[in-house]
Amino acid sequence: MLKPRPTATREIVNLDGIWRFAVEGPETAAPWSGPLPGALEAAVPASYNDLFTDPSIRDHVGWAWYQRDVWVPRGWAGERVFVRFDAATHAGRVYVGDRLVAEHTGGYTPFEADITDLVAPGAPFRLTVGVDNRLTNVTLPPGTITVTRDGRRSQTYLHDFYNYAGLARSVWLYSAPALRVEDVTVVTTIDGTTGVVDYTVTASGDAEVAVRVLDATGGEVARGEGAAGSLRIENAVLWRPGAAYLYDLVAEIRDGDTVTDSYPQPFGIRTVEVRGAEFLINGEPFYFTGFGKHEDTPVRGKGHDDAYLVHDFQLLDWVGANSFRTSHYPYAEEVLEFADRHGIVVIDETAAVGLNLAVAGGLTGQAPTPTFSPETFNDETQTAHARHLRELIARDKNHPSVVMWCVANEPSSTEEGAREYFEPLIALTRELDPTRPVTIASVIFATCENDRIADLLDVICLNRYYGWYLDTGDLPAAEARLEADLRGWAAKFGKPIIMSEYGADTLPGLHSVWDSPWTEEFQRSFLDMYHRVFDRVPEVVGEQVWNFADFQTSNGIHRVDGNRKGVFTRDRRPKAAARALRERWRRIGHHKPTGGEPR
Ligand code: GCB
Repeated sequence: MLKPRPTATREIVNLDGIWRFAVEGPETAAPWSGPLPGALEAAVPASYNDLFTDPSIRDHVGWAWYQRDVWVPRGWAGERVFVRFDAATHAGRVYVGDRLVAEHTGGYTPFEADITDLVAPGAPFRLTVGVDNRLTNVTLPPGTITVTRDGRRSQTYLHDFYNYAGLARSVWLYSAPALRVEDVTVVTTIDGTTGVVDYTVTASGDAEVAVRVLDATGGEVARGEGAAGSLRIENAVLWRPGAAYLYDLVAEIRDGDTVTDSYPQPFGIRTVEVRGAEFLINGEPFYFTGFGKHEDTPVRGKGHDDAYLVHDFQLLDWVGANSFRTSHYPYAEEVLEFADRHGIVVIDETAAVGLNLAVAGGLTGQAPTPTFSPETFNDETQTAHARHLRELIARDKNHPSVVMWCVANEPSSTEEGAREYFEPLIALTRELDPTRPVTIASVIFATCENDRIADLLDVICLNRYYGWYLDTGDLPAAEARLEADLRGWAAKFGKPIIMSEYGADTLPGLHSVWDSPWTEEFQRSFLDMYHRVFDRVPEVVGEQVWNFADFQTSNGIHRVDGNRKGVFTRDRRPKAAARALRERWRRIGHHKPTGGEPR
């Protein structure tokens, strides 16, 4: 789905700001049929949970409503008018006046509605949006709804981050011509010094399509006719990690000499490939450094914020990170565009986090009930997962920063049913995008012996917490266990391995002369130990620390104001480990470090 952009043939109105707001209740049975009751107002984009002091709003389970009046610019006569939600978490229903115009499930991908026939240029209309934060066995992420002893709905879930909900990303009104560009796909390869650009343009009807490629200065470097084709750019400037370069493919619909629609799609010329145990970008081995992140900040929850976006990328640069994973859901498109422009490499993950009842069983690795069964995660879950993959890849396929799809985080890959569940989804991912490798971030209970799906993947991504959840505080024991684990996967599969999570909760300001868990010193020693092991195992091609910053979780006796494994605090101040990472990552750049002492 194309991101709305202003062009000579398209206009955009941003609908962010203050909206009227109400949570579901008897008096809001049909809130769209008139002004919302009550006096609450909410900011968009922001999760609603932390905006208010009322705990019944923060802990609300069910529908919540946003509403505002919107003016359609009078110059839009004759154009199609769309309303577009970058996200509505976790399900959305959109009303123009009293009319339902869109319904969408999935809290991290965009959707839109053509509302031309319901609105008039130069006139206002009432826009009401319902968002439903309920998680069940057929949503992604999944969850369970129960009723408390005092009769309230209560939501539990299997993931370790707060279930923020609402309109956390931008809302747009935009115009486009009736006969318009509906989709653009760009795939690049490299032939010597020439960039080869294969493109496909989908139009909304029979159309004369032409494309032009502009370089970063706006100069035209290639052109083509027709809805699909292959263009060659001599002396192409490649998109490289740390040295981004973007072109625009301008897709045009023509009527004789007149351009009736025009849409610029940024892209980068680069290749991605897994060869043996190497991960290659532009044919060169690439070593990932960086973090698993979250969209999480005080007050706005998962609300997108451009200031945090800029600052987080500044910190990535400061600490020498070259990559991150969009743990545990697709991030706002602005984040990927920023990564495209600044040469940061992204592993793009779905919202399939928590398909694992074994974790609910405690740290035993034993599921109290089977994870994959008609009563638990079933065909309907798999269908939702497939739909989510389609939406994710449709949205993110053109980002040069995205080098790999991560189909799930820590599913119960050792259980019966795991292969039946994941094999078709991995195949679907490859079918939707044959150009990028596919992975799944694997849970600590999955060993190279008992895992049932790793052979289907291109890269083995491992989330490991030896020294934290296991061998707590015993780094020598953890080091031995980690090395044996990594060498086992390397020997069995011969594929590249990325440590996609490793980290220790750390309270800033807590110190010790010993390696005591929760201290700043321990976090450093813990990471140092992992790095020694990575440097000894040639198949390890990347390290992404858990987590970039502290983040909010649901209540739990093992969490103190959220998860504290951040290298930065929630307000982005560095803990002691940050400087150690900075020293290491700035030294190694994009290359696998050598010289780790052999054991
Ligand atoms: C994991 C999860 C991540 C958690 C982390 C932790 O394995 O993938 O979402 O936050 O462990 O800190 O426990």
